Amino acid sequence: MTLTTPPEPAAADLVDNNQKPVGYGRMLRKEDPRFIRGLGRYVDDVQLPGMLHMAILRSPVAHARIVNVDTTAAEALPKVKAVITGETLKGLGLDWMPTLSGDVQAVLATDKVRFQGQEVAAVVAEDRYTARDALELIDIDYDILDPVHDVRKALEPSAPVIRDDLDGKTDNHIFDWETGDKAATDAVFAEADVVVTQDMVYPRVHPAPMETCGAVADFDRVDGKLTLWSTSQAPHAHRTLYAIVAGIPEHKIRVISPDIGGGFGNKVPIYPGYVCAVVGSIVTGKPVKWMEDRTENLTSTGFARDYVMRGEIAATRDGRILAIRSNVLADHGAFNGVAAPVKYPAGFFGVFTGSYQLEAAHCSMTAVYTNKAPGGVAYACSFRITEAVYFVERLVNCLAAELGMDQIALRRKNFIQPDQFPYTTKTGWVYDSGDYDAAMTEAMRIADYDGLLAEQAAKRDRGELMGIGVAFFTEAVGAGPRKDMDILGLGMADGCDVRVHPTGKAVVRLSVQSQGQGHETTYAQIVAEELGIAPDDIDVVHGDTDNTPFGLGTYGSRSTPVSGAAAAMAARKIRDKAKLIASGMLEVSVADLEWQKGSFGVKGDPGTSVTIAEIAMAAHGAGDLPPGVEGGLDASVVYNPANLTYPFGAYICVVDIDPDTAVVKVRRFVAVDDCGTRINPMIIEGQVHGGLTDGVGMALMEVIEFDESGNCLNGSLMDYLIPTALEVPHWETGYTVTPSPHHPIGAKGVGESATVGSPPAVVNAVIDALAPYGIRHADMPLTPSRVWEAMQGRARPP
Ligand code: MCN
Ligand code: CUN
Repeated sequence: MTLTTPPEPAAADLVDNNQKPVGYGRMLRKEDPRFIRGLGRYVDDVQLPGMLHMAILRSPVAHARIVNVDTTAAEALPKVKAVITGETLKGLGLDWMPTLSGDVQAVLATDKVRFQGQEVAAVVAEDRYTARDALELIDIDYDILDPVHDVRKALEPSAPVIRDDLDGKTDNHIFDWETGDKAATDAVFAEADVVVTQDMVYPRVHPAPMETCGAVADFDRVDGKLTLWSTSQAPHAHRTLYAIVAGIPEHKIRVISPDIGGGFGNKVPIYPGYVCAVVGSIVTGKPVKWMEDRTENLTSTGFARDYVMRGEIAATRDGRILAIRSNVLADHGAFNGVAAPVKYPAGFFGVFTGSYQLEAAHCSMTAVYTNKAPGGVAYACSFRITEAVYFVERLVNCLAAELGMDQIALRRKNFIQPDQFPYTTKTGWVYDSGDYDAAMTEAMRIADYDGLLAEQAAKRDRGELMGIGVAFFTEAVGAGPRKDMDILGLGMADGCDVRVHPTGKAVVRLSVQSQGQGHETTYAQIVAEELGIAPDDIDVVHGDTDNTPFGLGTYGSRSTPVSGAAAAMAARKIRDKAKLIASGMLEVSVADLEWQKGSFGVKGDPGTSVTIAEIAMAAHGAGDLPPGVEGGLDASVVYNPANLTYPFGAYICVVDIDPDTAVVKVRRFVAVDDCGTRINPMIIEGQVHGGLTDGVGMALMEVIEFDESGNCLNGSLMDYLIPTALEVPHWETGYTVTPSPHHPIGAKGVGESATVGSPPAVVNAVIDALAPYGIRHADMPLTPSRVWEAMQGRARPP
């Protein structure tokens, strides 16, 4: 089924939220009146009577054996209520917990510390200050060990073994993974006219959401119920894991994710702090609050990327891409805590074949432990598609440079064509729909690509460094299907309940959880479009396991592809039932009724109809309903997607580089995105603007680095640079609409598209600017010193 997109209102024409009924369109966000007035309710806003505060003692070193832990002085400090150590947890069987990738992670270290910032002990006290002060009184005797933080050295025989807790482990190897056809790929490479090889690093970066991670745990000793407010992107999945790990019956656990100040994948894992807060509440019998500070967030929670990649691309002399080969060393830190469907240990990196028709492709990957914080899947990564897209889009530009071909012409020559969809890639992904050339053409039009080329030629003649960078991406978002995708055995489907009240207002309950994406608005719009109820009359409830149906949560831009579909299907079920009730009300057969967006009318009798509100009242009313129809107007759906959705986009970035200071200025950025049917164009643009800002940040300034001793060098926002309005240009966005054929409303995800697509566009632009120096590649972040280094020893253009 393919639906066409309703025409969009003009950009300036913001829809009046009270206009009724309205479906898709630039509706103002329902959540903003509380956010812009500072009335959001975040975890740290939760205040409970008698609440205690927890602080966590973290390892000052990257690798050390714990010889002794002395907590006597801390326990003696007035107002301290409990000191929790790994040994305390051991008594409860909670010193280690499973990670989302089936590894185990220390909750509080007992044997060794394995990265700087690792959790070692927790103090619960009457106030936050006392808890922090008490940390200083805990005396830990460490026997320092050599650390390894460079993934390239972690497999050397002399490297220290980080995970000696694992039975028989004598090295730092985690897994080998491969995809594609090695023999076929090797054969194509052997015959190819041109082969280009490029090493590249996607450095470790951090999502750094405005709100750090935290929790308030409240264990009720009388009824044995645990209520946990936490910064979670996946409240239901977390609840199930707490039940399994802590042995608390699942119906006695309520996880509430209130307003979340940005997630970006940082809030998918379960962190030791959450578990310690729960233990703190059980031990003291009081509610316990824990909130990280910025340094804790940057140094100890889920990082992103950290892939060392070698790429090879084979082509004909005239620019037909034949095959791509990739070899990756993946740094997973000290515990394999990657959040990805279990069958995909490398996430969706398999889409490194990009948007191109290939004859063969192969990837081999090795993942290793290092003395760094765990994580790996975060920061709008679409499950490692960020790495894959950067990889292929840099490689294509390296090939363009080798062939002396225009970067857009090379891409267009190799695009998968509209009539080839559904297209099965050489690594087995089935792209659902696409019209890549249309998006590329639109980006060229907005950018005036020919004009840019002419401008660049003129500037080069004058010795000025202007670069044009192009990137084209295809993403795979919307995990499930559940038969292929699960996390620790939980299938990746999502539920939605819709209930229409007697007066025709409605409530939509979702298993996904917004961290700023505007779900309260867009889900209301989906149901509004299906039922003809005004979106302001539809309340969206999420982030509370006691009040929403089960599902796996928000990440991998899966909310629209999975829960968006569930919402539309639930609304359609309601419409089907409403039709039966309407036939009774109007005393006509169902076949004689037609839907008129908000009411059922009798075909050929324009005067006779009943509105959805009238039907809702009848559904709850005193009169008889047609035989077999139950009272009420509710529906539930658990949506198991048939496939992922494959949004795509064409990005063009223009940079200027000061040849004397090597400072890169992003002057223009054109982004054309195709996410199928567009529910709320304003929200989509917001998502794209945010993602482009992320991309400029990663390309030019963001990195988490370590010194030789394994000390993290970017533990504050003074050292971890994130872009501000000064570093980004005015974004120029456009769109095309290619609906997903299997999604009920044709929508594809968009939340991570721009973060995925923009870094290669910026880097391609910088390298293009440096082309007169004969530079083909430099690794992110392209800080002035990196760019300056790359320029050294090379002749300056005349
Ligand atoms: N949307 C739309 N039409 C479409 C697709 C999406 O109007 N065709 C709207 C959706 O209805 C939703 C928003 O755009 O309101 C994002 O939808 P979707 O692409 O489904 O992504 P999710 O809702 O699943 O959000 C997750 C995604 C991820 S994985 C990261 S990381 C990220 C991102 O969202 N984190 C964010 N964007 C973020 N934005 C904010 N403000 N904060 C974060 O933490
Ligand atoms: Cu990978 S970051 Mo988002 O999927 O939550």
